[in-house]
Amino acid sequence: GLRRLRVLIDMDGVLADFEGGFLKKFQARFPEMPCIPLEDRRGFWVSEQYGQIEPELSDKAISIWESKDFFLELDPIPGAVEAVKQMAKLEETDVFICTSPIKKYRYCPYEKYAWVEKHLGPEFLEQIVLTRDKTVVSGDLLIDDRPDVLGAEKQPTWEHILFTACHNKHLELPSSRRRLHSWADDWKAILDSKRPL
Ligand code: UMP
Repeated sequence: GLRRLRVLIDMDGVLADFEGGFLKKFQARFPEMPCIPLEDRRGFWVSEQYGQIEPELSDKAISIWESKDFFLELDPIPGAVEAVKQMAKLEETDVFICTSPIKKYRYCPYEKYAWVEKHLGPEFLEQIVLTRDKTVVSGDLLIDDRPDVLGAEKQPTWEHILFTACHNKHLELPSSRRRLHSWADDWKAILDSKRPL
């Protein structure tokens, strides 16, 4: 084909285990406070669900991912590193890591680059797109665990594939929307479904 396939892959919840890393550090720092086991997580925003238990828990939750080394020390999601490396080696395929940094920028943007270099290799530093609005980035596919990826562009070029996470697994999607259940799921078939014949 003349046109290469462009795949945008989200980082938190898709490549890096934000939810698991958060819960571990929250429990270590606030052992006396209630927390939410991953099986009970609902909704994309961790801070909102913690705030529903006790208002002060929202700020405590936020303080975890605003801390130095939070993003850097996240473990990879199972199978993610291997899948992304394989995907990037496919013919006619460009892979970009498309991730929204938090607004407290002291550590997060730097640590996202460092994470990619550490787990995927320095060549992937060329592929990073940091943006708070993914709708203005063009691509064929966006693999993201956030159910509602919205922004300035009302008709993004990509098809959003919902990557299953603890907070979205119970959501019923319209039949028009597709999921990738994990990196063991058939991501190659989803890519092939978007390729020119
Ligand atoms: N994030 C918050 N609050 C939450 C949960 C996550 O600010 O309750 C942050 C972590 C990521 C960003 O930096 O939001 C989500 O980015 P994407 O996964 O949409 O790229």
